[in-house]
Amino acid sequence: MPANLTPEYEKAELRYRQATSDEERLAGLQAMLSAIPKHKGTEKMQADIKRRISQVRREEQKAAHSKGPDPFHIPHSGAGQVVLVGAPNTGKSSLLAATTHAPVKVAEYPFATVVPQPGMWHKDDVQIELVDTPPVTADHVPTGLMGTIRNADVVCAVVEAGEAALDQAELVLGVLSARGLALCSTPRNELPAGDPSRRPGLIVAAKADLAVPGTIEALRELYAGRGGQTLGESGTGQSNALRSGNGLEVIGVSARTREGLDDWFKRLWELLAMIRVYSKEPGRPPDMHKPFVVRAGATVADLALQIHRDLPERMKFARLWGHSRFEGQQVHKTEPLRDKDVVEIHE
Ligand SMILES: Nc1nc2c(ncn2[C@@H]2O[C@H](COP(=O)(O)OP(=O)(O)OP(=O)(O)O)[C@@H](O)[C@H]2O)c(=O)[nH]1
Ligand SMILES: [Mg+2]
Repeated sequence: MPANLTPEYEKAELRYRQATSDEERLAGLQAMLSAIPKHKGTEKMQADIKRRISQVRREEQKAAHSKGPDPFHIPHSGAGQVVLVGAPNTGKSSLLAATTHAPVKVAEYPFATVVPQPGMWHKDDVQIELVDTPPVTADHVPTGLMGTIRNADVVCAVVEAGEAALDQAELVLGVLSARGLALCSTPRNELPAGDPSRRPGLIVAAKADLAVPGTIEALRELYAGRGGQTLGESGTGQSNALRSGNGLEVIGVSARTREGLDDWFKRLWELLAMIRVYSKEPGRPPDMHKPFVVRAGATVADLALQIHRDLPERMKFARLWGHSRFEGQQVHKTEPLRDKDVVEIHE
């Protein structure tokens, strides 16, 4: 390594090495080029960085030309992404219309939705991303839809709370199970790590205002103890979800009367296993309107990282209000956070 590389350059290089997208790679390389000391000893490195910049640019252009954006790829935003899947006409789009500002098409006829459509569900001071999708049938699963589903943090199987409820639930869970995916109402941080076959999920019994009495109870009876199985393992032993007593929960909701929507949000928030924490500056009141949303189990250092990339290194200690033994207790950066803690970071 040539001498005299600055800490600024090292940081840019780290950013480049940790980049996960072309845009981030490009930004890292550009930062490296501007931070590298310009003298004879670094000429080769400068040339190398420039070569890599044009390579990333070429790749970006190629990707842009080869295909347009994939409508089934829905980027994540908000505290977590929840995908609604179901048979035609079960009320998926209406649920998005009732909870978000997304421009969805609600229709009396089936197959109204043709591509996934995300929307943000704001509630209290947090937001969850809901994704409406085109319907599935026994004969047809839209190309690309499984990708949308696998990319989700939580999956809701939407059925009508009517006579067809059980068939519609079997259909959706069967489609998923045949492709190696099982839903269980277990928060994502409690699911076995690295197991791609399980997703936190719920059965959402929609149009509850029209519910045939006993339907939701029947769904519960059938699925409460049956979460987390894929076709390959049925009968071969219990899944983790079953061992821990968690099946697949059923929530009754109505887009028309809005009954059940609050409970639904609450359960989604729990399945996403996120916590909200508020930051404050010394001598100032906390900003209670804009929480930072971090995964359950996150520490003060994880919060610091969200506030600023360099903060975990720069910080000396924090003061904590909330779950600490006394208000304003001094804690180390390894301190785990709880929902609604207030944290003051000292550099
Ligand atoms: N009574 C009542 N009707 C509803 C409710 N939600 C949806 N509907 C009606 O059910 C029909 C289908 O609703 P959509 O939201 O378009 O259903 P979808 O699941 O998105 O349908 P596809 O896009 O075809 O899969 C429409 O006529 C809605 O007005 C509800 O909560 N109560
Ligand atoms: Mg629809």
